[in-house]
Amino acid sequence: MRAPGRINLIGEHTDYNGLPVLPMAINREIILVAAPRDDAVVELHNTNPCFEPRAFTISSDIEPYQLGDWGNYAKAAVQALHRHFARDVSRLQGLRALVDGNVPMASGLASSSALVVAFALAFLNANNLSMEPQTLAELLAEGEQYVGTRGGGMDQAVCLMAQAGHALKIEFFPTRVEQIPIPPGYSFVVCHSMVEAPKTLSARRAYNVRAAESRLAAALLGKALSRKMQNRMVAIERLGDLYSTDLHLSEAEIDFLLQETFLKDNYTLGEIAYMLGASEDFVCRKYLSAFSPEEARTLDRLKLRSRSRHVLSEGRRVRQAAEALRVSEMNEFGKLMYESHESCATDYEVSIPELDALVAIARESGALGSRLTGAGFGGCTISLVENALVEGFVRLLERSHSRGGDRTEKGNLTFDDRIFVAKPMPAAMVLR
Ligand code: NG1
Repeated sequence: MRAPGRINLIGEHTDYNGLPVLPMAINREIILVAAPRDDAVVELHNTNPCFEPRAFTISSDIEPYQLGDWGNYAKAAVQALHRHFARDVSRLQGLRALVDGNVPMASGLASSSALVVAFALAFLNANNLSMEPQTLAELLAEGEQYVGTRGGGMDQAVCLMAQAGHALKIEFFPTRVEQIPIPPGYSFVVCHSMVEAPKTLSARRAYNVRAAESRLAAALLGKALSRKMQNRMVAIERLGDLYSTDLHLSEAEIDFLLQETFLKDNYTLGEIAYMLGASEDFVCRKYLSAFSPEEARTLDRLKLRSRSRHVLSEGRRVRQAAEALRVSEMNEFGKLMYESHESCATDYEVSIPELDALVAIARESGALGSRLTGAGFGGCTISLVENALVEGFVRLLERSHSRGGDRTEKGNLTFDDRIFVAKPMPAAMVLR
């Protein structure tokens, strides 16, 4: 099995909000070799000695290992597939798997989803089962929430549906994809901040808070719309639902709704409950279920206005960027990348100084565009550069990179993970 990592060209934290993304599968991948077992045990080995062997029994209710354990990605895939197939298949078979790979972990390059996809393909293969890539992507997007983050569906979708030479525009709920060729003559250069952001550990809470803020903002905007429409019930589950065709809202009307609904940026849980006409308990249960009740009660500065402003403006930028890519307007594409980074940094607050510094270096050295890619809180930037200038750009990045001269490995990151040119690769596949 081969399952690629990805960079996201634009559209950050839009997927779980029901707005589009524009990622591309890259030349960093998980490789997994597997053989069926004749019992129901999944046995896992890793060429990296940091990841100890694991073994568990297949079922539709698998107890997770502790947070952050690599075995949870296999459990996520197996549990999701078991739930999907258990009714039709009398006995699902286990497998023995060995994992290797070069997608830097905790770096915003979707190594976790590549791992989940690789396990899923191995499990399907061992049981002579098959699934349409889109159905499998949707199943695994939900399945991966098993590891504790309330992520969206971008990573599994691009891993399973990418085409060589193309970026993939993905819309959600339901998933719809469009392949857009990357114009020849341009490259995306990945540069690592050398700060890891493990989404199952330190970045988990921050990620889940952003997802909760977005959902709460959506609910309040729905409530405000209902009032405006003479109490017609308008349910806005995700911010992207504001574009629902039966609402007929223009961009200007959506912006105005945001301004009149959120008169300030920070809200306490009590204020939100009051505005929703619900109890705090109800709000915790319905919108903050990713947190323990005690943890939920500590969330008292929920930033609804700036989070919605990022999500809605980012959705627009993805549409504009997809159009720019279709007609090879790469200057325009790059401008949107810079704007996206600014919005991720100021409104969604998922950047860190190291990423901002790399974007500034890219801007000074004439990159057409640059931004953080993936969830943020660490990880990588991507910069759009004309092919003829890539070599010079990489050299300049190497010199200016704060750890440029340091050839040692840092955490799980190797020297080669610092800077590389991403190539648009095809989707995951079974290699025989
Ligand atoms: P990464 O960069 O792999 O942590 C996460 C989510 C995506 C998306 C981005 C932010 C998972 C598996 N991935 O990606 O769905 O929300 O953050 O745009 O949760």
